[in-house]
Amino acid sequence: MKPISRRAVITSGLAAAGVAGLAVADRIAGRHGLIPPDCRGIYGAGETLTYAAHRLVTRDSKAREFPRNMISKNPFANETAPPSDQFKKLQAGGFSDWRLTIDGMVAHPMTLSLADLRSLPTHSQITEVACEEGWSYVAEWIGTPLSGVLREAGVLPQVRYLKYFSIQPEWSDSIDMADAHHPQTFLTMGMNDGELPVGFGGPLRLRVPRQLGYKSVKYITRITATDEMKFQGEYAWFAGI
Ligand SMILES: Nc1nc2c(c(=O)[nH]1)N[C@H]1C(S)=C(S)[C@@H](COP(=O)(O)O)O[C@H]1N2
Ligand SMILES: [Mo]
Repeated sequence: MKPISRRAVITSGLAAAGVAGLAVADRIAGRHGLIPPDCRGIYGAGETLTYAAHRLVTRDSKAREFPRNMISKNPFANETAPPSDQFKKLQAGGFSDWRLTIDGMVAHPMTLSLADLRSLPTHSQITEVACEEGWSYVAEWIGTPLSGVLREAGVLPQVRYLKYFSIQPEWSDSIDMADAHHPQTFLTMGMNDGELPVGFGGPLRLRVPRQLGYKSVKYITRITATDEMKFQGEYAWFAGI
């Protein structure tokens, strides 16, 4: 008889639970470490089922990559808040004073300049930004995989999430370690053969192409490693596409 994989057992358990009721799904997901973080206190069985089912199937899967001829001619940049004086000052200096801090539960907290980031291996991907409001575009994103920086920083084994912060105080978000270490999760500094324009998050944007656009926060200044479960957010925490 063909052995049934652990994943198949959990997946069918979750599917059966979907019929039996979300509370059962919640218990099964909990037993297998598939509970999403408590987001605004509204995390409930529905979100757990979405997250658990999605993660079992997609832990290592890739966001769709497109051929070069599908790069959008007129990509639409979502309107952002007007840049602060702090941002304008950094921009006037060619962003030479821009810093990315990596802290929290890491062995080696670090502060990196854009030059530091540019000295790391550069990768590119042609992926889509999909906004929860329905529009999307395809672009080439050039940067360095976040996983390399995390390796340098020595993320501690008990870390479960990364929180990341923008120079825009109202924009921060978090991802689990499957996305943190995923090869398509980039610290992005370039777009379509040029520097990443400010409208699209320059000088530094975290691209998380496996999730909706709002997880790809622009103007990243800080990434914190944590094991905690409480987050604030306006939308669903897990936005897999
Ligand atoms: N700092 C910051 N990041 C942000 C936003 C923002 O307003 N500020 N908008 C988010 C939303 S809702 C979406 S859909 C995408 C839009 O990406 P785009 O401007 O490249 O189209 O960026 C996300 N990242
Ligand atoms: Mo969005």
